[in-house]
Amino acid sequence: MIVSVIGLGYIGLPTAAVLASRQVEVIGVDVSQHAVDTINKGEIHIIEPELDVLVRAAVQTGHLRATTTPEPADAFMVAVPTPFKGDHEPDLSYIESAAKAIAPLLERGNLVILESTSPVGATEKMMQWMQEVRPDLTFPTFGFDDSADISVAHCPERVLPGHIVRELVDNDRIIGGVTTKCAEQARELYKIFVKGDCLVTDCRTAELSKLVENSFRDVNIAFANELSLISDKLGINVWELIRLSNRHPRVKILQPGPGVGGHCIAVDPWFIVDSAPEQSRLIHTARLVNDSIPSFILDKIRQAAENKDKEIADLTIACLGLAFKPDIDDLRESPALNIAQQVGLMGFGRLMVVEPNICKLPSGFDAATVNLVELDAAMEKADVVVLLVDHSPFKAMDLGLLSGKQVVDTRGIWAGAKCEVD
Ligand code: SAJ
Repeated sequence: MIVSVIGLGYIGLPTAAVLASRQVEVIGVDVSQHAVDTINKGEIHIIEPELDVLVRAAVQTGHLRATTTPEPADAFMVAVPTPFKGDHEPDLSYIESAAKAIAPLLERGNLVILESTSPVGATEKMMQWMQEVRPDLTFPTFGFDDSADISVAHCPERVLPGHIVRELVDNDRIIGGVTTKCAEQARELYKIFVKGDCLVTDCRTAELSKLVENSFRDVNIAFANELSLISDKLGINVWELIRLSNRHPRVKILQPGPGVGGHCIAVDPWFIVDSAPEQSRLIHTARLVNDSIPSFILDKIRQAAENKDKEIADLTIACLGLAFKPDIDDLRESPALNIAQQVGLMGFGRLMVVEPNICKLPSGFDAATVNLVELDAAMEKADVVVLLVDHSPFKAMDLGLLSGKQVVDTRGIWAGAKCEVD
C-alpha cells in the first residue's frame, strides 16, 4: 500500500513518519523545497520531541520520501493549514490547492482523507473540487451508501504539540466518512498505527467534533483568564485563588496566561461562530476575552516600568519566551510574540528577548534596540522582567536573579503576577 501525505508540517510529517515506521510506503508532499530537502536528508524542519529519530529511521529504511510534486498512491491524507481570513472566516484555499493537485492522479478505489481542522461542509467541498477536475470518476454522496470510485473521509488530527508522536498512536480517532463505506475504508488505514479506538461517524459530525474540542478548551481558558482580570481588580492573587478552588472535587480551573496562542484553539472556535453566529454566543465571547488579554498584560508592563524611578528610555526590559506554549519553537498566533513586539514599541532603552528554542529573532522587532539573548545575560541587565512562556529553563531559574527587578509573571511560575521580588 502506498500512502501520500499532503502537507509535511506539524501534523503531516509525524503522521507520515509513524505510518512509515509501520512499513507502509509513504510519499510526503510539500510545497516547500526546504522542507522536502531537509526530510530527504533524514532531518526535520520543526521542533517536536522524538520526531527526529522517527523521520531519520523512516528515510533510512526507504519507507518515507518527500517531494514537491504529488505522485499516485492508494490513499491521500491532506494535512494542510486552515487559517482564517477577513472577519474570521475560514480560509480553505490550501485544501482547494491540495484537492486540485491530487485530483489528476486519482484512480478507482483510492481513498482521500482530510485531516486538516475544517468547518462543517469542508470535506464535501474538497470532494467537489476533485470532482470538477475529474468528471470521469464518481464520488460518494453524503449519507447514501452507493458505491463510488473514490472514498472520502474526514479524520481530524487531535494531537497536542510537544506530545505529537505519542498522541498520534495512543489517542482515539474520529473517523467521519462521507458514507459508511468511506469511513470503514479510512478506519482500516488508521488501524495500522492507532492504538486508541477509531470511532466511526459521518464527516460533518467529525468536522464539528474537532471544532468543539478546541472550543471547549478555549472557553475554559477564557474562564481562567477572566478570573485573572477579576482578581487584578479586587487585589487577589489569581494563582492562589485557582489553586484553592481546584481543591473542590468537581472544580478544575485551567491556568490564566498572556492569551491563547497556536494555530488551533485561537482559530477553530471562529469556524463555529462563522457557521452559527446567533447560536454561539458563549464561544464567541470566550474568544473575545482571550484576545483581550495581551492588552491587559501590556498595561501591567507599563505599570511595572512606572514603578522604576527612571525614564522608560533608560530602562532595560527582558521578555522571556516567544512561543505559544512551553518547550516548543512554534510562534504561530503566539500572544507572547505579539506582546514582545508591542513592548518593542513602548520606548524602552533596550529589549532583551530570551527564547531558548529559536536561534534568530522573527521579523517585527527593531534590530537597533532589540536582541535575542541568553537567559543569564537578560537577568544581569534587565530592570523589568516579563515572563511570557513557562519554558523549562525559566521554571528552573534561580529566583534570586529577580531580586530588585520589576516582574510581570503572566504564567504564575514565580511569585505571581505584578510582584516586586526583593
Ligand atoms: N493555555 C492557557 N491556559 C491553560 C492551557 C493552555 O493559557 O490552562 C494556552 C497555551 O499557553 C496556548 C494555548 O492555550 O497558548 C493552546 O495550548 P494548548 O496546549 O491548550 O493546545 P494546543 O493548541 O497546543 O493543541 C490543541 C489541543 N486541543 C485540545 O486540547 C482540545 C490538541 O489536542 C489539538 O490537536 C490541537 O489543539 C489542534 O491541532 O487542534
